[in-house]
Amino acid sequence: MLVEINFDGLIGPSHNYAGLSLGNLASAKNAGGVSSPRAAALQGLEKMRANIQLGLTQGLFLPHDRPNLRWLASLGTELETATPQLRANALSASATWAANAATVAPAPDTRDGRCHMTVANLMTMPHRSHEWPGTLKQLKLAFAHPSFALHAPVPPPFGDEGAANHMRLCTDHGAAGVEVFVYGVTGGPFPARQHPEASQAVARLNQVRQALFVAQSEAAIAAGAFHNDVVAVANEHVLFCHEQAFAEKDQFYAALKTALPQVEIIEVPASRISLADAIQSYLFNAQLVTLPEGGMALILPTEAQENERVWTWLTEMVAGNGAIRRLIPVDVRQSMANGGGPACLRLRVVCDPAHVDPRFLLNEAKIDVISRHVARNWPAELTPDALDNPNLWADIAQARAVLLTDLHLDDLI
Ligand code: SUG
Repeated sequence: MLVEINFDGLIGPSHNYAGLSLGNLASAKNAGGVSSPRAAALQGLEKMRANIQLGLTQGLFLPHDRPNLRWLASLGTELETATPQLRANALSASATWAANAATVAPAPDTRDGRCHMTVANLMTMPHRSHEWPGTLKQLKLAFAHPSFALHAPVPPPFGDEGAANHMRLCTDHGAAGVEVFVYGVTGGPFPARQHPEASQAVARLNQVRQALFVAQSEAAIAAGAFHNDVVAVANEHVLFCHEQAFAEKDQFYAALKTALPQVEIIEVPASRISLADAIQSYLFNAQLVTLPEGGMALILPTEAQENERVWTWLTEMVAGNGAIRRLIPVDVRQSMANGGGPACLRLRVVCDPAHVDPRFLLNEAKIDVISRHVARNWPAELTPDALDNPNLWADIAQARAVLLTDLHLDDLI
């Protein structure tokens, strides 16, 4: 039986605000601020718990090995002597944003009937460019069953940012779908992180039968939509997006309607919610999920509820009795301050849960165990200066290693 599983990245003990992501407005705004890795991870875990309580299947990815000494060594340096910039890159907890881990093509969409995953190279941002070996290692464990096919990243210079620029539309998770690959060409002052050549390569590697390739609008990237999932989200037959998300939206909508006549496009007009409000509130960086009792819910950041224009539009939409029936705000403020909303924190995989290594699946009891560990061992506060402290390097590596042992995942140490 195929179900959608959301695999959330547990926020790592080095979660900090070093301001490393050009084009990500929250990252720039909060640069230099004091983070709380402990609160961040606990917020993420409570989101996972809330999703389990909704009746959804929940998975987990573990924090990567940080500081990444191997990466520094490959650059001919080490922690003690690295420049502060390289050190911050080596310490980033950015692998937590699992929507950027890989692009997933579920079995019903692929030519060989396997569920394919291509790991993202994340090459545009230095702090994210060294995530992929850790991601691949983890995916190889979690998805070792022969019903999965894993692919190493597309090689540089073609930037690939994973599922954050990919949407799947279908009548039902278990039915064949059309996969939409969204890429950027120019972003005004900001980099376009998803290159069209990479999107096409991923579609080929993943053996996707029905693919559409769509450009992001320059205006969206320039306004801070460094990934498409900041301005659009899809689930089953519903596409929920901002009017200015795509470069040639009429052509895209027409192609989508041809590929999937049942598609329902819920477009938010710029006259009601500007791109600036969309990016500040992250209403599109929501998890759009199908509830077990039927109907869909949007799991949104509390920032969306606090923006009056956004919340008014959303409550009107829900009152209209369309496909989206419920709005569920969640507090992921620590991650939001780095530009990571509820949707960034998870990778969706449609598969048979029996084929997934159970160490990567969650229930509430396991969340309790992990939360206790985080409360004891994750730093309560981190300033960017603290990243220079050798005691911190040892503490965060130890905190992660102990958790992995507790979860019988020593293979990842
Ligand atoms: O890649 N932030 C991440 C946020 C990723 C959000 N993911 C999705 N939209 N799916 C990024 O920009 C900030 C790190 C810092 O500033 O230290 C950061 O990497």
